Amino acid sequence: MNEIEIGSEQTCVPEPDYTNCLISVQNGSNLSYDYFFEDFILNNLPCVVKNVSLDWNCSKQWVKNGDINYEHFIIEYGDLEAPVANCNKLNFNAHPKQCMKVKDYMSYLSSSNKDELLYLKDWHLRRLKPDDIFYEVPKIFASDWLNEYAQDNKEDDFMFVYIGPKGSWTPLHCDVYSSYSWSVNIVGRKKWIMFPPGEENKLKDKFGNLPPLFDSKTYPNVKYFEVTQDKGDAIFVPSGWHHQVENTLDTISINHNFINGSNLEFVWEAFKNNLSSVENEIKEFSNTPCFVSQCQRMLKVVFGMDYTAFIKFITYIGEKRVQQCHGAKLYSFNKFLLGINHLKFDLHILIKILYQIQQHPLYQSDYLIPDEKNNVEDMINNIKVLLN
Ligand SMILES: O=C(O)CCC(=O)C(=O)O
Repeated sequence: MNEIEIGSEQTCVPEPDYTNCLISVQNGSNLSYDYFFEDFILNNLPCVVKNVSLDWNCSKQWVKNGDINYEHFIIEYGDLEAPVANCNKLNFNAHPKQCMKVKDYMSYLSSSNKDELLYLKDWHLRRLKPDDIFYEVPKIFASDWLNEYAQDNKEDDFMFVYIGPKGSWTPLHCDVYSSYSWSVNIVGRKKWIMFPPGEENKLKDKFGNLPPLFDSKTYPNVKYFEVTQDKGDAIFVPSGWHHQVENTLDTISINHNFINGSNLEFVWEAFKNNLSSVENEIKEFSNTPCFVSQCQRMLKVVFGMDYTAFIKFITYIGEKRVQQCHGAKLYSFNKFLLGINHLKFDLHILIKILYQIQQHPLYQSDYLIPDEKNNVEDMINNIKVLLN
């Protein structure tokens, strides 16, 4: 069994302080869950963790003589489809994507003709090949409600493979739902530029748009960090930290987005901000009967999750944590079990957000069906009993 536990009885998340923050480098071989959780995850601070993937199957099978093992990809995954972004084109600060067969992408990647800079990304290989255990989720990233929910409910997950040639890049952005992310390089090297939350506002034009790429000469007064991620290194990207990434060598990485008790409040804030923006966008229709549902449809498009989905997600995790507190041995990623302090921490955060959900004007409207409201109320009561 792999118990993950926080040592102290945490009940809340500290106010983040980025004034003197630095990018810390840790050694993954002797890094405790508790230390990483309290110093980096809870404080929303980035970190590079060395030696994370040395014993993963993909570190052996996907790499040959220090380079990408093209044949392995062709033999094992050649007929699978994967999304591929064209880094020479931009469409609203994102590279347009097409689908390609992996064998065709590998023949592009191994050729010398790179007139088009093609980046295979957001590839759900783990879901496509569930029996191929090509990597293990590092223990420090085990508290991951987003993928726990997705895996348990057979929904779209947030676990990806990225493969890109030298020079391929990801434009400046903040992660989906304001989630955390982690990325581990199997081969190659990435250069990350990361901005503490709030600094991105200095980069916006008069319409509020961000540039696709940050250039320090154009913005001399912006605080940012440049981080090199080598083979075997993990990088932890905290919530709300905008970042841009360049592959400075041919690179393969594994990336997860994740949410847990430490960043749920950031996600809820991002949810409310996005909702306010869509409400504002169509405010001239605010007196029409379908205004609320239209806003929710727009929210799903711009934020990726609407109100009902958000409530379903957190009440699902809440229900599971309650059962775990009562002794149910429910593992995440098939191998991690939460300790009692961790379970209670999760429940403290959940009840706080559930109370805020009850206070939100949407809860007072008749958008939620009675069953959904009952779920929220039952969950609050069940958590109260356990925490008292
Ligand atoms: O590796 C990349 O190109 C981008 C990764 C990224 O932005 C992320 O994992 O959040």
